[in-house]
Amino acid sequence: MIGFLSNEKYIKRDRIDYNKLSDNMKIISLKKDKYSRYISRIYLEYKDLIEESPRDIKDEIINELGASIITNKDIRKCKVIISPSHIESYHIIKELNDMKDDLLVICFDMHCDTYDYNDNLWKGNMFSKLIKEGYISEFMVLGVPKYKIKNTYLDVPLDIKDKVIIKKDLSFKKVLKKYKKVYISIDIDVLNARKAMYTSIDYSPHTVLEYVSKLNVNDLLSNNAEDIIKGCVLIKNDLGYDNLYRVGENKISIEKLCNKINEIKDYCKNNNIEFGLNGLYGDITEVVGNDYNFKTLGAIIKLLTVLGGGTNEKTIR
Ligand SMILES: [Mn+2]
Repeated sequence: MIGFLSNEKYIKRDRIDYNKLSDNMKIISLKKDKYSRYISRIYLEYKDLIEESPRDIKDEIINELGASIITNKDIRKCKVIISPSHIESYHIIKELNDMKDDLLVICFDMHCDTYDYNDNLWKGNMFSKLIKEGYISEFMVLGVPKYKIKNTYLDVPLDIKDKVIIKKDLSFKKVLKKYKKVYISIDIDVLNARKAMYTSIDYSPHTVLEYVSKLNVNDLLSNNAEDIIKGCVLIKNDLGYDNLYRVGENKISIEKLCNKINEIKDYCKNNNIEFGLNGLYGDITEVVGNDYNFKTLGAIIKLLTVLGGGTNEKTIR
């Protein structure tokens, strides 16, 4: 079984109003500031794609997997769990490693998610909480862009720093060989979303266009137009800003990620290491939003196949 599960309510996204977007882009494309130029580039790259009708990724997955997917909370029946939020990994690992066995988590993510564990649970601190609470022995992140690694380390709480490994490359054997059990957690923002045009991710370049499509022409002609345009890239939220500038420019393709997971599986098999937690091999998270031309769905199906979720590799229409 595959689970599509979330403790939070799944919220469907509006589709982009294409006419409104192209009207607004007529104004923005004439502007020369940094953010307007960035938005214009994204628009050129994505406009043909988003002219198509998107489908909600959750609907697509449920439709594609049919009887092999459940959406209730029965995580013990699942081989892989898909979730709109990476926070789900917190609940999964806590429940399935309740005996606090020695466990390595290998996480593919462009963020480390190990901010201060004293804060309320959010998608930036679930792994530091799991380490602090003893559910994870060691945590290895693959996929943080090199230029961000130093700063990411600085944000890891002091008393758990020695349990967090942020790799510059994708090598894993030196750490994995010390363990008897490993769990894989995938945040799909680790993928090269811009090049591959995956849109069912929070941190997708096309999200910028969603915000642009909601702007008023009058605002774009006003004196603070530049600030308003910048607000489509640096999105204000409860915690500060979501930075969508140059998002999704990672180098990791779906093929590279699948190969790496296969390598980990083979290594486990050859070295008597348990792959997964009580039969659950791993999770695929941050899967949310509109998918165009089945691009994100195609990547998810590949991941399910390689993780061992049991879907035969079908050709996506
Ligand atoms: Mn994450």
